[in-house]
Amino acid sequence: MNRIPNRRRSFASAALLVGLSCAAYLVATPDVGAATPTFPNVVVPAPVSETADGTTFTLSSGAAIATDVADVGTYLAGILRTSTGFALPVSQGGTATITLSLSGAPASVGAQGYQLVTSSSSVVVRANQPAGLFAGVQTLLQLLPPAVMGSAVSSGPWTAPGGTIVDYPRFTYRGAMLDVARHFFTVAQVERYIDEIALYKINYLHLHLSDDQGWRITINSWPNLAVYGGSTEVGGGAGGYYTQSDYSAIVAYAASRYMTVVPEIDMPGHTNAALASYAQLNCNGVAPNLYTGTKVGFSSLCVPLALTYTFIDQVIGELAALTPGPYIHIGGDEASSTTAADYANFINQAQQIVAAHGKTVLGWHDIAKATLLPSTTAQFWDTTTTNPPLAAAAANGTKVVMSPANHAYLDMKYTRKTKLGQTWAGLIDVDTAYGWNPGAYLSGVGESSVLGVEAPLWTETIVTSANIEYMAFPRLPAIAELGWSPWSTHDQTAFHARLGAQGPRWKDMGLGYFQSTQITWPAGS
Ligand code: TNX
Repeated sequence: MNRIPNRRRSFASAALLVGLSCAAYLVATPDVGAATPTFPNVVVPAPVSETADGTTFTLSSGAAIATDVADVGTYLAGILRTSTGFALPVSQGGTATITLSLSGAPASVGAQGYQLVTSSSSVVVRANQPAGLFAGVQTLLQLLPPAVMGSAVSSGPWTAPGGTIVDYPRFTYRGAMLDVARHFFTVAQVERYIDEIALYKINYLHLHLSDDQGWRITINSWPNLAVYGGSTEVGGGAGGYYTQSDYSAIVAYAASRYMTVVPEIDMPGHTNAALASYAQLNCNGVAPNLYTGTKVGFSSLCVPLALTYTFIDQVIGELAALTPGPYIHIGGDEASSTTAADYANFINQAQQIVAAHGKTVLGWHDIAKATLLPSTTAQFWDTTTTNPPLAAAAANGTKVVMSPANHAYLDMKYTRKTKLGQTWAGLIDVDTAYGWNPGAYLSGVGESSVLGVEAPLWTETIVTSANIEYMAFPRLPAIAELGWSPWSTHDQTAFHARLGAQGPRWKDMGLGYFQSTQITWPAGS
């Protein structure tokens, strides 16, 4: 942390006061006949309220950052130093050109929201919690020119429109899932994706850590899972796995972007990699071969076997100990080789095991066919708008994360010509990704039952970071906006414009996105 001594800090705040009173004088002078100033429509997700004052803030070489939360200040300084070349010293507390403060925020912004006030001389972000400051910083970055996201120094000018934004999320859970089982992605690749999705106020990263084609995390009590079960992937490549310290590094990196990791061990189906690693987990005592194809629904843990529950207890126990977040995702989808009675029995036991390790269950909505614990949360993934077992669970208090596959699945092709991806849930271009209301989509699952949204990226056809980026952008920001912005801001034409404004940023970041023809991408995109 780059601290400035108290003497210099009080000098800086005196200078700031002078600057503020000048700004107040300028604002107080009526400009008769001028149009009401408006904020440019460039921020995704759309903020709750924006009031422009017609002034312009310009970041200059002498600027400094004062922050109540060190890591948010250093995050912002890191991005701005790279692109502006300015020194941007960061100090703890107090005020500076850019102030990030944990006091004075309106109560209405809650735990995740913020107030951002930009004037000709300063920027002040106020929040009740560090996560709100981080969200406010994302908005500030989007109000600055696209080149702030660049990896090389450019010349500016580094202006942002003046005024006040008060902003907070519609839903507390805004997730992205990455399937690291069908293809393995390194820690660096996952961190890259974390950085990209954090720009759109995503606050949960769901990692699909196991499936038929691979087991991707070391479990000390069952070492073959990673060493053997992680040794391949779809198409027969070498696969890979995270050591427990790799996983902890991802968790810590996500936390530095105010994102909580939700680890998933999919069960009782999608378990061929585990069954191949330990013969004794199979009902017939015979280990199947490793699997590198893309079929689903053929494998199942042995529900009647006592060892199955020892296995789950040890796996969940190790994972829970490594996971500071509240959720463990138990999968539960497409268990089509498990009988209905076995399935319900299994999910009931798995829920107890997760609870015994102090965590809350997340599971694909199929789990609504079992008896859910009050805290268990279901993730809807189907293409229908009715699901009676899930509606019944919601009526009973179950909260739901919405990931309708025909809108939110990032592995669906955009158009028939898209080379990557699948089509079973349909083609999903920007308008389809954006065109649904999470709080009024599924009958019997209304706004108050919805915890939030998630955009899953299954990786049967996804191999590289470039592939991830191409499928996630520009659709992930559409899902992120549905999760954050009030429904009153929902407007396809306005969304097109603010999404288009992201194009030049992605270009400057070296992020290769799909140039949907539904969007008019500005010059330089
Ligand atoms: C369905 S939807 C799956 C995944 C596949 C995906 C491919 C769901 C919970 N399961 O196993 O990877 O389709 O789009």
